[in-house]
Amino acid sequence: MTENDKKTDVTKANRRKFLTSSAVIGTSVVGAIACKNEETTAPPTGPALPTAAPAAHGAAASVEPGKLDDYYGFWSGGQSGEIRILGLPSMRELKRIPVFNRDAATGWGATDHSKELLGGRNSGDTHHVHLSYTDGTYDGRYVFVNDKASARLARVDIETMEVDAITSIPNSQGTHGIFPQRHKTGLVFCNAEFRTPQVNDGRDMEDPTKYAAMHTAIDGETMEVKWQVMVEGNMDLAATDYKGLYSFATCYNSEGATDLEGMMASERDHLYVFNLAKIDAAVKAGKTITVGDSKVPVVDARGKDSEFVMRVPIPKSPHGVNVDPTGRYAVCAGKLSPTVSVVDIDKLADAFAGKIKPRDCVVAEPEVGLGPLHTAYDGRGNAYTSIFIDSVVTKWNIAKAIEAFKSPDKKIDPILQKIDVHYQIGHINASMSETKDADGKWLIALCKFSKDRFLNVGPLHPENDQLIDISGDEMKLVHDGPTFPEPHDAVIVTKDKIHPKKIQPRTIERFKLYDKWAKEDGVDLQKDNKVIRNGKNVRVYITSLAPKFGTGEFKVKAGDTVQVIVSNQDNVEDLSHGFCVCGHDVNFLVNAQDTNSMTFVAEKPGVYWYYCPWFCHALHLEMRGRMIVEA
Ligand code: K7E
Ligand code: CUA
Repeated sequence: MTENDKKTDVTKANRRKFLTSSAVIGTSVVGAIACKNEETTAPPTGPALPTAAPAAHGAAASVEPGKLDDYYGFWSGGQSGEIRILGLPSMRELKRIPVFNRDAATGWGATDHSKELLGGRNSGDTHHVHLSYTDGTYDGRYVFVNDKASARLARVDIETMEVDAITSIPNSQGTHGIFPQRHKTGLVFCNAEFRTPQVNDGRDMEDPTKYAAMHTAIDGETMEVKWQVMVEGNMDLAATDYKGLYSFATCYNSEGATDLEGMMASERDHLYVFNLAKIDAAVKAGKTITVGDSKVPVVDARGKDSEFVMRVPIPKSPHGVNVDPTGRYAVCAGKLSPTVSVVDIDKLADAFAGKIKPRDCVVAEPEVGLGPLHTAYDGRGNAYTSIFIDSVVTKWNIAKAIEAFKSPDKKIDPILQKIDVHYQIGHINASMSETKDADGKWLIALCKFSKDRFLNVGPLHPENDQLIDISGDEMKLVHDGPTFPEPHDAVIVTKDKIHPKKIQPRTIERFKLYDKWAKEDGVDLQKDNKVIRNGKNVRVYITSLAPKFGTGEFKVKAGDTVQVIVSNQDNVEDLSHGFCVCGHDVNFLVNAQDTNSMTFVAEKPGVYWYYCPWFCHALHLEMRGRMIVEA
């Protein structure tokens, strides 16, 4: 037994207690990750861990070739800055939607339109994907995703599965938890995880007591920032109720520290509860401030509980907050406490009115394991919490947990099952779990480490997204899904909610750009192949129809800024072309009936072939032409 193993054993014996600061830094987290055998041994408490299901159970997850999946899975892509679409239960990856990243395959980040949306940035850190709602369930209109790196919120239009808006959030850093309202496509709430000086212009840098963080409301329809609430602590994950009354944010640094030890000092942090009607009234009445250059109205709610914000005490450095499908309970995962705290949303009004204490809204606090992070639901009254350090998923019953909290003497055990996951699970989600239509079929466990589960591919291992069958009484592991780093979160949506177009609609916002240029130049995008010169700026309009471009050559002059605008005349499903110019870093996708454009400088005289990089026809290789750059 190594020194680390011994320490891990000591920690396991103490797992009923809160983690001490030194344990988290020194042994628990590191020990659990370093010791490969740790995850397969049963913890000393709770029921025995069933092992992964034998292959026979995998039948439910296999989808025959040519057959379609039952669910869409929307995955964030973490450091890749993208969103991914998977089919479930097969776990086949269907698509990647570039969002904050530069994507060579589609040209995203370099095309004129995407460049404008991204404002010159080419990277991002997506953690949380959520779809727009109507009446407590997905309405199939939009996907929202955060950028933690640059405090942005992006929206994907489900009709085209393409980003149609990106909003920058003022006075925020580390935009992390986001969640849309669920009664309608209303506000999307975005939490700033990192506290900063407000205004962050060089003042108050050495005085962290003056740092603050913004809870931001963005209109899901217009993508405008409507208002912000300034609080003293940092905010982690976000959630909303089902009625449009509240938004929620977990806070793990109520201490207001800037270093790790300081952030873990308190036994309890809290859940911020934002009272939306009161905030709205204050904004309308102009009882707001502005911060720095931003014009966005800010409600200053720092310090004490008020009509705007209440702080429900939660042990200890809570991470996830997830509202159950009935809309009654917000479950906060303790992270450094082995508990989850169940907050009764129906009691919040009394707490705001001062009739009860905020902590009285906590109606259960079951011990679920070491390092609880996120919770999903099956719609049958059960909750599934991801347990990072133990590397398990804990299934527990909400009603039983409430009963156990009420009558501790009766020794009711709300824990139903723990299942090993491989390894160090972060997010967890279940089919339709974040809607009133939670159907309790599939659970996805997004594991941060795969270690020995896949072929060795060098120092950077894949993540491991595991599919678990939750349709029966017992959870059964049915599939290991390696993913490229690092999807944090995923939502699983029944396929009847999602209806993208198969041919590009030429009516979307992006086309206003091309239509404007075409009008200026007197060009018909879908017919004309023309070179329009305006000083040193040259617009080149080109059509494509398999297997030819509308023109086999065009001429420009060395030093010209060239904008190529390609319109695909093909009206056949799946018939995409692209446009690539040799040696010019120009390469973009043009789907059936789509138009796309990119701008570059033609620096040196010579002949440069342009070609279609997407295999479109038997004569695809012949689909090319010459850019002639004259001296
Ligand atoms: Cu738990 Cu960014 Cu959602 Cu990662 S966060 S795990
Ligand atoms: Cu068009 Cu290949």
